[in-house]
Amino acid sequence: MFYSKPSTFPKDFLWGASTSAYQVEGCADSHGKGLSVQDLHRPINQADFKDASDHYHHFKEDVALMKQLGLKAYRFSISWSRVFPKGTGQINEEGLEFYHNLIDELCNAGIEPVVTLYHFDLPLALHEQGGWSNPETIDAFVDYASLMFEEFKGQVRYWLTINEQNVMINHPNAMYPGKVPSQKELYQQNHNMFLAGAKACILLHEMDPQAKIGPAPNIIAVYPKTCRPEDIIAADNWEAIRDWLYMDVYVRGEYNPLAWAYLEEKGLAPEIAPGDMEILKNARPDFLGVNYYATATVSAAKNDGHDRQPRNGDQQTMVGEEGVFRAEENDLLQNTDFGWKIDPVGMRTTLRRIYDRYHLPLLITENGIGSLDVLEEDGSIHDDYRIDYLTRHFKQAGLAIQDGVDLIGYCPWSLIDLVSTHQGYKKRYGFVYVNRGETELKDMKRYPKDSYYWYQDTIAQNGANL
Ligand code: BGP
Repeated sequence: MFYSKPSTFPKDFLWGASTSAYQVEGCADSHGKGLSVQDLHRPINQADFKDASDHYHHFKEDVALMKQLGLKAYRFSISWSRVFPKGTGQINEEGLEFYHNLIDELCNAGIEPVVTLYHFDLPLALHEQGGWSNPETIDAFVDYASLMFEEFKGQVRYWLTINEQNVMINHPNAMYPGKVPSQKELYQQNHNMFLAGAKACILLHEMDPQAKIGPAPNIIAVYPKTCRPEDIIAADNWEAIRDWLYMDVYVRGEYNPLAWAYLEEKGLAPEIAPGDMEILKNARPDFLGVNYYATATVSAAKNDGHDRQPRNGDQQTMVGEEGVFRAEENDLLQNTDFGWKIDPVGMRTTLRRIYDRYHLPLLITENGIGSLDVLEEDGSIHDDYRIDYLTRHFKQAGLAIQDGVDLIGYCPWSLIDLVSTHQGYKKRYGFVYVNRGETELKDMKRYPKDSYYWYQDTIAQNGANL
């Protein structure tokens, strides 16, 4: 459909940017912080999370860069094990103070903090006691959430419970040092995470009725490879298993029927204790965070032993599942340097599908392009591909708003360069270049990229330049 008027963004639109604690902070094993499961990743010849982008020591400078950028919102996460080194019990006062200082700095700069409670970095001590398979982790999470809600009441108005719970279940390799749990165990953990998020949601509504809370899953539209009816069914099934399984529990307090049929068929259905569904029903989010990078394309499974393909699957690269779907290439789309599809229109489709199902305000909590950026001798970084990528995605966000989607903000990934979950430091996402190498720390100096100045202009013009 063509619109006769250009799309516009609401005047209070939250132009933001994102990061997560373990990927930017550094000081992973100092200043009283306990280790998290992420801190055990020590790849050879690739950045680990020990020093990351040293945001712990540069936060004032980083907030100053945000202010200069004109940012309206900053989406970041609190490191659970920096606050509770063992996940529960004794508080690390220095860790708590760090977040007070950061949030004060943001509020003083007029930047809305959008705070994720848990972004992949489960405290190691809890992991060693069974992690999300142990129901006591739910209690630990709720205690941690309760402290955060108390400490930051009146300052933090947007909370995110759990980042990409669906990625932790579908692509668990990066989340579990040592042995990855069986799929059956993962879906039980998933159920426990649902309960943890729901209890935090109910708690915030009691403790701070002015504040808002929602989840931040990785949601993507799934395309059928052809209009063959069997391919349509496969796409619907994978979308239900990958996306709606999560969203339906968050919003409706129900397991999605297509996803549940899959879980039963595969013997993966979690045990649901009496009272669990009531808790899930009583926890209605105020908004939905959406991490979007790329769509997926699938065809019908053949169930011949070859539906799952032997390629490396990360959160955006599907491998297929025997008897469920086959992963397909979408030849109409281009790839990033790191092989992820670029699909701005797919983002509009995704936003429309989510809004159509749930009718809740949406906040894009992640979207961006990982690239091999180059720092020139004069300190400039010419990332025109990032400007192009974001221009095309912002335009589709504008069209989604015109379509009737209540999109309240957009936080590209990422504010500054940080350690990629999968590909170390060479895969850069930031508006700001951080001068460190893969393993060589250098001086960590910050250099705004061309995209930084472009985004500054975009925010100043509220998207009218797009
Ligand atoms: C999302 C995660 C982020 C970030 C991003 C990019 O799944 O929430 O933490 O890592 O993807 O992924 P990667 O770093 O693997 O390129």
